[in-house]
Amino acid sequence: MTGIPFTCNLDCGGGCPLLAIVKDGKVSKVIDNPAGGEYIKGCVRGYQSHRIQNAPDRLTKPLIRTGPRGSGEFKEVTWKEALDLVAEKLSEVKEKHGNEAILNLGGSGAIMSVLHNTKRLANRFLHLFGGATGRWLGYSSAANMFTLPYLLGTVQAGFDPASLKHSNLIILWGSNVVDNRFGSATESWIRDAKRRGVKVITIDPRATNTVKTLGDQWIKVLPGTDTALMMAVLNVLIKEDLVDRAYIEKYVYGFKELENHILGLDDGVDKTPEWAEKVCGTPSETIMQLALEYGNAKPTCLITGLAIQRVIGGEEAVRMAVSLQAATGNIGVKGGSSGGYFSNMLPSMKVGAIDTMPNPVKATVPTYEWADAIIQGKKGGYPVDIKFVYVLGTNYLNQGSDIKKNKEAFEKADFSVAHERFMTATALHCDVVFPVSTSFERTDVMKGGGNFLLYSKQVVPKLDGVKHDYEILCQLAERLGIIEEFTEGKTEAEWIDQFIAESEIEDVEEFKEKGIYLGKEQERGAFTDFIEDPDKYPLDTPSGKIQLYSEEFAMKGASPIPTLRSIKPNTENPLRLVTPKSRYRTHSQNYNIKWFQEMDPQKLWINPVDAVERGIIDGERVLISSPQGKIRIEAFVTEDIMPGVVCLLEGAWPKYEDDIEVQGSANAVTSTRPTLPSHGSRTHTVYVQVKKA
Ligand SMILES: Nc1nc2c(c(=O)[nH]1)N[C@H]1C(S)=C(S)[C@@H](COP(=O)(O)OP(=O)(O)OC[C@H]3O[C@@H](n4cnc5c(=O)[nH]c(N)nc54)[C@H](O)[C@@H]3O)O[C@H]1N2
Ligand SMILES: Nc1nc2c(c(=O)[nH]1)N[C@H]1C(S)=C(S)[C@@H](COP(=O)(O)OP(=O)(O)OC[C@H]3O[C@@H](n4cnc5c(=O)[nH]c(N)nc54)[C@H](O)[C@@H]3O)O[C@H]1N2
Ligand SMILES: [Mo]
Repeated sequence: MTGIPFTCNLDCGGGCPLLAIVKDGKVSKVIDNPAGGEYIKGCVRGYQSHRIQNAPDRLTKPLIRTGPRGSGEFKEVTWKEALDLVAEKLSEVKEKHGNEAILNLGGSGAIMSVLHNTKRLANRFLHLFGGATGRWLGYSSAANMFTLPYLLGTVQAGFDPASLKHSNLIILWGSNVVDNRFGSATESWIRDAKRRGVKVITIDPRATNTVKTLGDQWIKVLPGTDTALMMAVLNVLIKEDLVDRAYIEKYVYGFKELENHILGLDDGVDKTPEWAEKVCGTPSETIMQLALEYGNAKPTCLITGLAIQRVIGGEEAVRMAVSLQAATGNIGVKGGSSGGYFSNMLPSMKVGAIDTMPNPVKATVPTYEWADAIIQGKKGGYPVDIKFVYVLGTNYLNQGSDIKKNKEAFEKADFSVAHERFMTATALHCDVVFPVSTSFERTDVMKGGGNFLLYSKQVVPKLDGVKHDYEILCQLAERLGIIEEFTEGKTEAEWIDQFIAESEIEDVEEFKEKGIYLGKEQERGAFTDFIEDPDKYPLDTPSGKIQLYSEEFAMKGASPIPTLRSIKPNTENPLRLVTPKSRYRTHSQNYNIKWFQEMDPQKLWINPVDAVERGIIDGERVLISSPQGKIRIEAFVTEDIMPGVVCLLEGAWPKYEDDIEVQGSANAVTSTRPTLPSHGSRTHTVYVQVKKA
């Protein structure tokens, strides 16, 4: 039994070389590809992904809705009928309302590959059709992407995991690398550093698998308050003379203004550990100790997850993380980091990819507000009135904040279509559903979670009835008269060969056989050239330096230096809810598969202090309420979550009974009010009340 080179191609934080093993015509097992070496490894979601392939509820017939939206009433139709209808509706909306009335919800289903890429294909097809309203920034990292260019001139602020071999201290700040991955080698390299005696500090309101298996220390922080904690760390660094003045002089702009603010010279508030303790719940002695260790170990790799910026005021946490690494002279240094989001945030290895083509429609809406944009339209200040929603590789009805609002948005659209493998909540609300293939059923090349490329070969034939997204779009393109532009006369195999030819790979046969091609440089880090010669390689900021003081950022309605902008819970909703990722799901994917559900039963994590106060016993049903909705779910009383915080993992599929969500679908209680100025997600700033159900 030999394995076939395979990758899952999901938006899962990884990007891993795997081997799929086929038995009796079915994928029976998925294992690590040894060609990935000692460090580049897969995870449980990959090893168990044959369960997706073989799931009994895979969609295999095109569907047209017959009952009310969300009722689940569909009729099975032929491909011809479904394709004809969608082509007709697309032409109709274009003619009546213009292309801007089409909202492109193409996204992250399959996002890392060069051909069968849901985002690229949706863009290419819709743009060639005359365009569609696009979205700016995503759910993941909007505040980070918006903010970093002001500080560093770019978002390409990452490092390759192997460079962790040069670190002397690793701080995982809201970064659950064991469950969330952040590349396929990050966890391995941190484990390696730990074996060398490097201390690993974890900062999280929750004792995650990272805290438990990688962390030497768990520092608890209230969600949404990292800015305060970071400010107090900087306060100690300044007062203990642990900032790197020579580095700051040479590479940093605006440190003086920030220093004044941290010391309270501008606003009379000295941002001491005692001050921070009241905001973030972290004991002042712990903050003091953290700062001393941080300032005395060099290089320090500060690894920030995206959770710290998925909060109200998330932009400020991003700015403070960069400020800390700048103040300690750790940016552009091997074994250090920029403090900005790092994973796959270096120029990716050269390889061709299906061109997305320019979008003739200029209108865009923030991703976090797609439902508001549909519901409110031009009257509400959005640039367009949406009539048609094209869903290709997203489950935003469930994954977008405020499920009720999202349902209303789908109700309001005249027509919607989804390409899906399963009957997700989003597909359930669409007018047409096209059944699509999986990564096991097609050949592709993928950018890996680091400086390498992966080859993923078709493992099994397509399930009867399904088509690749590419094929579906070809058949629509044919009906809409854009087939030549869409395919450029090439077959899927020809595209793949062209894309590989555009890479640096010389021995293509070896690449296809091994499934992985490693770039020469495996320890890259952003800004090393700038550190080497700041005059020759200035940053793309107004000062050419690391810009901690930014007039340009202030013009967006914020302050020129980082300030604390967190908001507090209130008496009605006193608990802070976090809704992070499950180790066993990629967002909402896998929830419908029993094995994964049993591995991570959906429950509300609550600290004994908060449980006792409410008379809640472990295993009992509780009611979670926020202004957006209510969820009834089992309580998991545990010391693994700090007092004042509750946790419900994101991604469970929604089910409503009398207006109460009963499966623990987190976005039943989250809000689409974004963090500004980035208009980013704030799913970790959600305040709720919890009671016995
Ligand atoms: N298993 C799995 N891994 C994934 C994904 C998945 O769906 N499943 N999705 C991938 C994608 S698309 C993304 S964008 C990334 C997302 O990566 P992140 O956004 O970093 O992930 P989260 O799981 O939301 O949060 C990470 C940790 O931060 C903690 N946390 C929450 N709020 C705060 C806070 O305010 N401060 C601090 N210090 N900690 C906080 C949470 O308890 C959690 O343990 O993950 C990727 N990895
Ligand atoms: N409360 C809360 N909400 C969150 C988050 C959170 O932390 N908390 N995280 C947010 C983040 S970071 C993100 S990135 C978003 C993710 O939001 P989504 O991108 O909507 O996440 P998924 O649930 O993975 O949905 C992807 C869908 O694509 C389908 N799919 C997979 N492969 C293919 C393919 O090849 N073709 C097609 N046509 N479909 C495919 C899958 O079946 C799945 O239904 O969720 C956000 N929502
Ligand atoms: Mo994400």
